[in-house]
Amino acid sequence: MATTEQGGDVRNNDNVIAQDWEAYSAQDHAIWRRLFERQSRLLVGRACDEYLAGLDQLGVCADGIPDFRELNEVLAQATGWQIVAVPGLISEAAFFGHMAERRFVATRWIRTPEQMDYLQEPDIFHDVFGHVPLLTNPAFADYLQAYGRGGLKALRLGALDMLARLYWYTVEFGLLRTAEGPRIYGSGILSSKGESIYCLDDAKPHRIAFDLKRILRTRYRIDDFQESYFVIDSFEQLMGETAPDFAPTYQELTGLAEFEPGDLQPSDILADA
Ligand code: HBI
Ligand code: FE
Repeated sequence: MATTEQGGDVRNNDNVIAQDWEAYSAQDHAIWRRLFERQSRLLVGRACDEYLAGLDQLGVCADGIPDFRELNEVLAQATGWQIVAVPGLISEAAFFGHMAERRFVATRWIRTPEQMDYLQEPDIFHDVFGHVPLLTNPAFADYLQAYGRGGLKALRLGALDMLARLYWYTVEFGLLRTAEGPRIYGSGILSSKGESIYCLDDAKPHRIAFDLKRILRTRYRIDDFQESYFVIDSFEQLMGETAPDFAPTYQELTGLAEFEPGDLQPSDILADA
């Protein structure tokens, strides 16, 4: 077992670095506090209960950038996930390799005040505030590990373009159906003030019932709000529908037309209908 500087045991230390929590400046913590207070207030009534329960359980509190060592103690008990710090975007193989073993890679740097409302690459606020709370939910925790394993397989099959769409339309931009209407679980939305409002309130985007093959064929935008969101009935449904081997599906879909992000398809069931 290789170990990282912060004392955790990491079997695969691809790209792993120490979070170096003591090195954060007062300004770093102040940016976190501004983002946390604004977003956590906005998400009440918008984020799904499972996310809000995770945020609460982790105590990812307003007073500053959390220490991965403390979060890892809670995660170890809840679902066995651990957070490892990496310098920035890492290779797909390393990213999936960690995920397949319940290690969530998180960047350790935080955005500047000028980047409050948008940044291209994930920073620690996106990774920790956006992704980590749902790792306390057993069904979602299972899904994400299965996704990591599927990613390694997709790499071998040359099907990563299709599988990345599943990640995008669930883990990053997914919505969950509830009795009160759709609620947010996707991290790209949870860490974004504008999109947390737009995805539920704006009449423009389509909200489509989850459909795996439809998603695998649907391109996405990385530089603007999504034009379509996919809505699951539960994390158990998401896990159940993506558990089978994707190899035959990749085979079936290869060569078929791909869909533009904002185009509706005849088979679409609108979730807010
Ligand atoms: N690396 N650190 C980091 N964080 C990510 O979210 C990430 C990555 N590498 C690849 C990647 N995401 C995406 O290509 C996934 O869809 C695989
Ligand atoms: Fe992300």
